[in-house]
Amino acid sequence: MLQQSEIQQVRQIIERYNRFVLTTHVNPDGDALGSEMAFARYLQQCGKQVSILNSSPTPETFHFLDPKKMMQQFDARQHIELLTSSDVLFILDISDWQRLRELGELVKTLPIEKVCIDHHLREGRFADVDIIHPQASSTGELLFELFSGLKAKMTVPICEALYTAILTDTGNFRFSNTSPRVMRIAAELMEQGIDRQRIYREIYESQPLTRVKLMARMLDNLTLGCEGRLAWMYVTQAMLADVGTTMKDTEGFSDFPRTIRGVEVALLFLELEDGDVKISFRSQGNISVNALARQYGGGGHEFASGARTEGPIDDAIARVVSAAKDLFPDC
Ligand SMILES: [Mn+2]
Repeated sequence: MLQQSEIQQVRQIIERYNRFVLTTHVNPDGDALGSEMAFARYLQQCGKQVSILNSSPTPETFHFLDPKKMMQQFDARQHIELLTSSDVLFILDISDWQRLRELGELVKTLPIEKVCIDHHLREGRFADVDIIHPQASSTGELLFELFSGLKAKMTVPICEALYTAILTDTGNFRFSNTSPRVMRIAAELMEQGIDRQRIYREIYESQPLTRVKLMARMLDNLTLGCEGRLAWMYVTQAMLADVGTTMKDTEGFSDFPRTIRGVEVALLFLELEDGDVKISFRSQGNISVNALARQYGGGGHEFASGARTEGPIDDAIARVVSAAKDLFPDC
């Protein structure tokens, strides 16, 4: 997938410069953070100075990747000097300035070399050097190829970070991007002695009890309509208070109803602090939901969208469920 010329380009940049900064998109996932940690360790291996500055804090799930706390949340006042005195910024797992927020705005004006390594679809140029391959499952897969080309020493921490990146972006090796090549890379990483079961546990079996309790409350109000093809459920501020948690515990909840046989479209309503209601739309893959999301000023992907509407939440549910029923002609 990676061109020899791209590998050489990265090799030259690493040889030529000394001070590197890595960054990734807001709300970083396992691929974003795993890729950053793997690349940071590789640069250190090359004797370089490296910092990781992200717009968002690192979710607790991924703290295991970063025992020495290299990842820092970007703060313009605190980090401006570090950025201006750096030679190169590597932008991983994203090729969209907006999703770099304030850091993106700032670095656009700085004369440092910007290199992007990403697997998201992108029209036109983005950074000074773009290594963008949408056919890759993950940025982690691209870095694996890069490291192979650069003859990097594949230490266990580098392999564990890459495995995390690939594992999470392939949804546990179950999404359609799980190619034979992905499985071969995973096998090679395993041969380097990674603790695969620990990584799985850290990511998928370390939920806080509050999240499970909140999910129980939410599932209690799960409702099915249109002969079981439409599902909806909600989380209110009162439920959060009862369980003693915050909205961050609802991460991933909207995917749950898709696991019920027969459900084609699922809606999740979240009552925000200001009384507005955030809606997630999820489809099994036959019915598009982004047009429905746009009706409420939102948008997103064809089968996974979001929007925000006015409360109170009961009214919002009634309104949006009624509109969602129109997705089913015979409902
Ligand atoms: Mn990714």
